[in-house]
Parts: sequence; C-alpha cells; structure tokens
Amino acid sequence: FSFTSRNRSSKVSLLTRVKPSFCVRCVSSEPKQRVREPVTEEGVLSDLSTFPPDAASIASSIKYHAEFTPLFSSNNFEPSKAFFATAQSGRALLNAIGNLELTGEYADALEKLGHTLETVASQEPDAALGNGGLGRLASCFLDSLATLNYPAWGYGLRYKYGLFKQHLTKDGQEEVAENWLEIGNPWEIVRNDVSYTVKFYGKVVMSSDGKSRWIGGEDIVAVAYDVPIPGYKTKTTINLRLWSTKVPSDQFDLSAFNAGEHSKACEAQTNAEKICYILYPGDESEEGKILRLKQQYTLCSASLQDIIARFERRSDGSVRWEEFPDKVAVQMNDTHPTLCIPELMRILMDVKGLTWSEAWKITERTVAYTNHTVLPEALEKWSYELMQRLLPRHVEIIEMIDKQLIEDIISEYGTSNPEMLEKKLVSMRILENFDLPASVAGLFANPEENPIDDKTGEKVEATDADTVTDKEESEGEEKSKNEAANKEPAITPPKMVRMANLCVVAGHSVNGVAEIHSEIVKKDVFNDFFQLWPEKFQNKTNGVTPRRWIHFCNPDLSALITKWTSSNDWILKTEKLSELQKFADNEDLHNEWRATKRINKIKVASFLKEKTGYSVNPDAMFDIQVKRIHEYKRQLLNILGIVYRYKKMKDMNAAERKANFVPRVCIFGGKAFSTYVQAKRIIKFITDVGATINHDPDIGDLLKVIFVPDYNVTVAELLIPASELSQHISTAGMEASGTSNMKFSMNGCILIGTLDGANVEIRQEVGEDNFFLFGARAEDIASLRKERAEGKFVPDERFEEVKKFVKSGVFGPHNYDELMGSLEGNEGFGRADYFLVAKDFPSYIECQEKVDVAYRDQRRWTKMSILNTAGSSKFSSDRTIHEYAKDIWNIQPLELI
Ligand code: BZD
Repeated sequence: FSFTSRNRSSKVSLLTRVKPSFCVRCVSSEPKQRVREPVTEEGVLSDLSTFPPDAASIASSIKYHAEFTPLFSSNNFEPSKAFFATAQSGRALLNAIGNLELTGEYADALEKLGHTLETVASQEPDAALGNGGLGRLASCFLDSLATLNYPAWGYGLRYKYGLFKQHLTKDGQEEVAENWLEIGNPWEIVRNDVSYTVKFYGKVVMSSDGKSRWIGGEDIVAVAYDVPIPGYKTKTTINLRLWSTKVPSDQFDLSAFNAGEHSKACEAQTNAEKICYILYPGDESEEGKILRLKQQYTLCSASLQDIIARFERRSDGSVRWEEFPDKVAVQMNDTHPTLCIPELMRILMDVKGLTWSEAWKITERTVAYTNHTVLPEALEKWSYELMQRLLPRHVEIIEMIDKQLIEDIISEYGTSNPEMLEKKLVSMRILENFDLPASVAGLFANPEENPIDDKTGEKVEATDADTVTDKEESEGEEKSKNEAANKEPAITPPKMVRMANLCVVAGHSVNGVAEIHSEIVKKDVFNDFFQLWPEKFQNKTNGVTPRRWIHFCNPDLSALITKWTSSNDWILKTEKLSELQKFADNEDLHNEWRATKRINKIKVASFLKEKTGYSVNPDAMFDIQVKRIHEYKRQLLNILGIVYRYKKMKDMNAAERKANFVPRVCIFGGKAFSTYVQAKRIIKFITDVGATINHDPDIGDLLKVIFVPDYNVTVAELLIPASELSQHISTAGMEASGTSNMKFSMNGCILIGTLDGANVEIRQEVGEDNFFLFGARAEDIASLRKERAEGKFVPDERFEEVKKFVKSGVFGPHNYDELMGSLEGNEGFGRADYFLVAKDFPSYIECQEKVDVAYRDQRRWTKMSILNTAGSSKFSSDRTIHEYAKDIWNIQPLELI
C-alpha cells in the first residue's frame, strides 16, 4: 500500500510506505483528484489478519480509511479558517471508528482474530496535550468542525511528554512524566516537507529600503505532524497540525563532536528539542519563563507561516493581501497564542512589504480572542525585558500598538479630565508600569508643580506663596533624604506586557464562554475596553461533542435514547433529545434508564477496586467531583461537607444512621498544578479523610470517599456515565463556564452547584426542579469578601464544629493547619477565606440533605435524571461551532462531494 502526497508548492513527491491496509489514494492538496476505492468487509478482514492486531496497526488502517481532507479545497478561494488549540483529545481509536460508523465491523474483525475491541482500544495512551477544560474544549470543537464540514484546522505543539501522570503517595500527589509517544503514535503523519524556521534573540536593523529586519540570533525548525480528525457521518476529515522542534540540519557542530566535545556539539539540538518536551513547564525560574515564551512563539510563528504559505499558494501568483481576512480567521484559544498578533504584523510588513496601516487592518480583521478565565492571576503577563531579548522585533510592534491605543483613548476621552484619562490609560495599556510617551506625559505632571485649574483645565502659574526659598528647598531635600534612609528602598515595579489587553485591542471579537462569564468580562475584567468598543464583545457558551460524551462513552444510554426518540438523529440534532421529556414519567423508560445506570456503576466499581483497592456498593449513590484541583473549584467545601456527614453519623447509633443517610460513594479526581501547594494539600486531605472513613466499621457501605488517581479523558469517559450526582460548586463568578457539568447533565446526572459559569444555563434548560442550587450569587461576592475581611462575618456553628473535628486528629497525625487556616484568615495564611467556603457551607450541607431526600424517592430521581438528558441539547459543541462560524469567522459549511 502506498500513500502518495504531492505538495504543490515544492513539487516534491513523497512515497511513504505504511502497513498494508486499505487502498486509499489521496493527493493532499488537490481534492478533485482524490480517489477513494471501496473498502469491503472482506478487505478489512484479510488485511487485519496479516498483522498482529495491536492498536497501532489497526489504527494505521483506520487512519487511511478516513479521507484526509486538506483545508484549502479545490476552488481557489474557499474560506479556510484556522483555530488555535491545545488538544486534550484522550484516545482516538474508538472515536475514529465510531465517527466512521465502523465500530461493529472492527469489533467483529477483532473477535474473529481472538481479541476484543475493548482490550485493543485500552492499549492506546491518552493524548493529553492540554491542561483541563481549555484543551478538552478545543478537541470537542475539532470534532464538531469536522462533523459539520467547516473548513478549519487546529494548531498546537507536539509535546513529547503530555500532562504529567499523577501518582498518589502517602504524601499526596506525585508527578511522573507521561511518555505518551513511547510506543509510537499511529495517528500522526510526519510532514518532513512542511517545516518552518523560527527565530529567537538577535537584533533589529534598518535596511537600506527603510524596512526593519530581524537578524542574527538563534534559529530552530518546526516540523509539522498531522493528526486527522474525522467527522461523524461525513467524508470530511480535518487536520490538527502539531509542531515538533529540531535544530536546523546545518547547525550540528561536527567539529566539536569530532573533537570529543559531545555535549557542546549537541547543545543546539537539545535547546531546540526541549521546546516541545513538556506541556506548561514550570515557570518560576528565568529558564522556565524563556522556555514557555519560546513555546508560545513557536506555535504562533510556525502556524502563521503555514497559513500564509497556503494562502499564497492558493493565490496563483497574484496575492491580494486585503482578501486575507476573508479567507483566514485565527481564533486564539485564551492568551497563549497572543504572539500571533505581532507575528502576523511582522510577516506582513517586514517580509511581504505592506505598510503599518495595511498590516494592522488585515491583522485586526483576522484575529479573534476567546477569554477562558477571570482570575487576575491567570491573565498572562510577560516581562518586557525578557520579551525584548527573545523577540526584539515583536516588542517594537507591541510598543507601536500600545502607542496607537494611547492615541485612541485620548481621542475618545479628551484631555479635560486628566485624572480619569490617566486611570483609563493605566488600566488599558498593553505595557504595564511604563512611563507615558512624551507627547502626553505633560498632561499628568505633578499637580504640585503644574497645578491645573479645575474649571479651565489650564496650567496655573506659580504665585509668591508657592515660591520656595533656597533654604527651604535644601531643608526639604535634607528631610526627604533622611526619610528615604529610614524607609525601605522604593521597589520599581517590573515592566510587563499584558497579553490579554493585546488580544482585546487587536482582536475584532472578544468572547466569554458562558452568558454569566461574558457579562463579567464586559462589566468587570475588560470594562474599560467594553466602554470603548462595545461591538467587539460577544458570548459563545461552550459545548461538548455528543459523539464522544454520550454516544461512544455511554453506548447503552445512547441505544436507549435512540429507541425512545425513534432514531439516532439526536447525535447530530441534539434538539431531538427534548423528545424524552414526554416519557419522563414512563415506567418502562424508568426501568431501562435505571438498569443502564446500574451497569455503568458496576463497571466503575470494578475500576475503583482495581485502581484503589476499595470495594464500593453499586447501589449507593455515586456522587462525583472530577476536575482540576483549585481552591476556587472548592473541593475543600465538598470534603468538609463529607466530614460533617461522617461526624453526624458517628454521633448516631446504627439504626439512626441507616434511617437518616442515603448510602453514598463520594468520588474525587483531578490533578493539581505541580507548584500549587494549597491544591496539593487538598488532595492529601481528601485521601486522609477517605482512609479513615473507608476503614471505619461503623460506617460500612453508608459512606465511601475515594480519590481516583490520574484523572484524564479516559477516566472521565468511564465515570461520567455512572454518575448520579455531580458537584460544580465554585465560588460564584469564578468558573468561566465548566464543560464537565454539560457532560454529566447529558448523561442523566443531576448537578449540585452554584450559580456560576454554564451551571446557570444548564439549570435554565433542565428546569429549576432538576438542579440542586445553593450558595452566594456572583453579584454578592465582593461585599461578602469585604464583610469577611472586616471581621464582621460569623461562621455557622456547624462549620466551626467540623473544623474542630478535623483539628482533633481524627484523620491521622498530619496537621491541616494551612488548610484550616486558609478558611479563617489566620496570621500567615493569606486572604481570609477568599473562596467563601465558610459562607456557603450551611447552604451547601442543607442542599445535600435535600439531595438525600430526593434520592430516596427513586421515581422522582429517575425523572430528574431523564429531564437532565432531555434538557441538555443546547450544550452540544455543534451549536457552539455554528455560532462561532456565523458570528465570528463568517464561514459556511463546505461539504465534500
Ligand atoms: O476553560 C477553563 C475554565 O476554567 C473553564 O471554566 C472553561 O469551561 C474551560 C473552557 O472554556 N480554563 C482552563 O482550562 N485554563 C487552563 O487550562 C489554563 C492553563 C494555563 C494557563 C491559563 C489557563
């Protein structure tokens, strides 16, 4: 079997040998010539029988089963839009054969060879090229883009080690490198003919034609690895292009190597390769910061060079740059790809010869920004000095954009109110802690020296009374010298580049990811920008793919939905899920619904046994909180609620316990960022509480607390279908959207949550009666924090009781001073309960009591569960992608014939 790919621009023909499977010939940039030969079932079987049936060889077969569709299709100017992603894709095999509707055929083929599809699939490691919700959202979006036939690509970095593997030890979380490429990756196609040079350091010089040129420095090469993303029930397969870095071939220091200086000879190579070693390398050190910035720039530079090269190829020699934004949209998935802005400007001006204003118009119309967080500490800033060293030309461009912004702000607000103007400039500028340019600095000179008349706005001349004698002046100088000597030396705040501000200034669209979050973006985080450019701001509520998150991960529920809605149309048209509403009281559906959930719970019980050694009762309520461990997500509130429950149980006799509590299995999962100490303490605390409760003979099956190690996409696919209650309990206003809340609700799980992120919309869609709501509202958080800081808040007695219980040592010898202290705001423990755990605790435990009552009535619970699935249609990423396509990218689906 041969796979032929001809690259039109370089006229290079490549012949790549791959394992014999199906014969599909694909000429990568000329779809008109694409030939797809029929694949028969016999074909599948005979081919498979010639290979050991491991996941790799089967995946190689399947890879070519999908037609690999290039972004630019046959006619020259089809719009083709690029999407920057970090992908948290999980496994690909079941998804790929599922999207091609070949799961049955593959399972049968394997069975004939004495293997099960499940075992083969389980050999595949998760592709964990993202952190959490952000990366997984990108993967859902790619699935929807392909399924809906939108011409779009994803771009990312091909990390050698993805997100770390989490081990749980007696001290809590331990991070271990995840070598996901160890046994090879059958899903990627290396494109040695698609590579770009990426430069760092060096200097900017002015050439004789008056143009800036960035020269010298250190060059590396980014090579493309393509991962096909097949759509569901369509021929369209889109591309996720991942960059891997290496040293340019002419830069290997052969003479150093021959002279025995092996390390020196390999230095450049290691420097280049380490850019793609790991996802989010620690950035506490200077080295770490440089590496992260190099990663971001590599992604932006290689991807833009690639996009531009394809645009030029399609222009057949007459490039009309003003058409670039009609053909290309770049969606920046958070601020990590912000450098696309100065990079596009640089290429257009310095390489393609456009003027500043031509390049700016094109850049503005091309790029758009999605914000995924309102946490101030998560809004990226880079040291100006570091950026200037690494990317000197980009910093010049950013300075120009900043200058342009200052002019825009002044022209909007005028100079009559310098105080207000200064405030605006300080909050909106891209460059932080910078002096104002000379042109405007005079406006804000020291009022003592240059008093401005409030009424006229003019400078007031100094009077005699204001005149300081020489003696007074020298006395004053002496005084301030003494004061200065007694004071700490003034620390000059570091000059920084604010990436989010750059995105908002340059992007033609700025969107949040849930209604409440987009409102916070407008009213709070970027309010000054919203006042200046209200038309830029939009909402695009997140979504998840119903293929992976119902159809493939929960096949029994999928079959049930198909049966009761009379077709499987709902997989593409999720609005059909609402047809389940009319059967919400149907006894037969109830029985089948419960049976399905039980099967999924049994699978989870055996998984938990294998991973943790704990046995759980599949008839207990499965109560799950799985997500990144973060104080704002409040896993601490959940575990303290469990401690409260445990303490109450201990205060009762066996009969009372049984009568008062519904048996529960409380499952936690999630990773803490390696340097986030408080999050790691939370993991340790949960596992300690579990170890005590799970071994307490008084408690038995009434309560189990389990921390599932190494939570990832594959584990989520197992847990979500088995969940009955899931917790989305962030401090209101802090979770941008959440996407697992959508997955749980789709799978008939009832949520307990605050009015935060997408919870608000989920509750609206599934009905208030089918959502357990508690806690403070976003609009009240600021005043509650103030009250708390002023010492006016009196914690609930039950909360105090729980803390005392924890401090009594019942969960082992470890002291939880730092955790408990953070809830009290004790000296040395930072902000007083910033996440308002104590405030929300009473309403949380009271709400949990309502959960128990509802669960006892299984008819009521099952109805709530059905109504969750029935009400989840809005949360398909197909809906989200249609909205991005229409409101931001201006593209239409492009179905292949
Ligand atoms: O993005 C998440 C938000 O926290 C969720 O509320 C939201 O649903 C998803 C998708 O929109 N954000 C992240 O996952 N952010 C990161 O992973 C991240 C990583 C490094 C630096 C900054 C953010």
